[in-house]
Amino acid sequence: MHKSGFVNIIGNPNVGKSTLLNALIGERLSIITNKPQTTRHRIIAIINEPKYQIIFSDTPGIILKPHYKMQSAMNSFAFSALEDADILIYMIDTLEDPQIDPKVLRSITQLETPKILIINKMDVSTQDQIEKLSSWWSDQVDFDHICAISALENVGVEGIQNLIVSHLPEGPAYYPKDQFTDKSERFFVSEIIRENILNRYHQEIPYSCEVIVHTFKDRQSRSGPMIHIMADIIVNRKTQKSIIIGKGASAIRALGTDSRKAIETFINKKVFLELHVKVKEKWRDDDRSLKSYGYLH
Ligand SMILES: Nc1nc2c(ncn2[C@@H]2O[C@H](COP(=O)(O)OP(=O)(O)OP(=O)(O)O)[C@@H](O)[C@H]2O)c(=O)[nH]1
Ligand SMILES: [Mg+2]
Repeated sequence: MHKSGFVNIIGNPNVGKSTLLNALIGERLSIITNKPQTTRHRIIAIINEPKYQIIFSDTPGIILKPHYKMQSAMNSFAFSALEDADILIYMIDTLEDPQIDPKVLRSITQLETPKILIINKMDVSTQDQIEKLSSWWSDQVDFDHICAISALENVGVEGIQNLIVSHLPEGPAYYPKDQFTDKSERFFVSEIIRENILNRYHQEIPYSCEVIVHTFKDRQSRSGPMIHIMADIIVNRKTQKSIIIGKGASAIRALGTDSRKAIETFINKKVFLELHVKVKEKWRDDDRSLKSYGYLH
């Protein structure tokens, strides 16, 4: 008997969804930072075994009050994961006060599929905190399982995977068995650059940027084969362009170096990275831009 299913991870921003996804698949696929709203897309990662296929979805953290269209689009990715889940993982952490959008709560309650509540960051929590959260959430939703884990320290992650396999419905492989994700190498390269932007810049800057990889070419250099990558960093306003570039281009140079190293690790090849900054006023509210950047269909 072959088993397969969509296992969708949703929750508020910054609770550790992407950290869990990466721990489950054993790869650094989804980007992780200490800033909320790091993930902006629904990202699929597939575990293929002879007897089963698990299709995980990492999703953007649900934003209670979206301020611009990109945030609404991010919410739509998260909500789409409520619609096709065979198993739903709702993730919280012990650092935030329990809160949930009533609409999301209603959708979760109505789901007939198995539901798992994961209380993350147990490495920085007390047993008392975990018990209080567990009882607050049990009053809201009839979860099939409540598990406390540390995605960061890989504690309890194997147990989650076993639980998932035990609930996985019978079914065929939905993706070819050698497929690992639904996103392209270019997508992950742009994510790595965005991760470095999130790490290096402050306040509104990372939230105003989009990264588009437009060239990805094999090239011969004196030191051997390498990949020539050109990417545009799109910003919302002119003043943000000079912040990204920095004095004497020092900021963008440092961003380029960090990003290149991380990309080389990810694709396991030498990389020549070229970054350009472009201004596209208010792109986060512009349907055409959002469409071309993959936020709207
Ligand atoms: N102490 C601790 N920190 C964690 C744990 N899991 C994740 N973190 C940290 O929490 C922060 C957010 O992690 P992410 O995986 O990016 O969270 P997310 O839910 O994907 O966030 P969004 O994509 O913004 O919705 C990062 O700084 C992680 O290192 C954990 O188990 N323990
Ligand atoms: Mg994330």
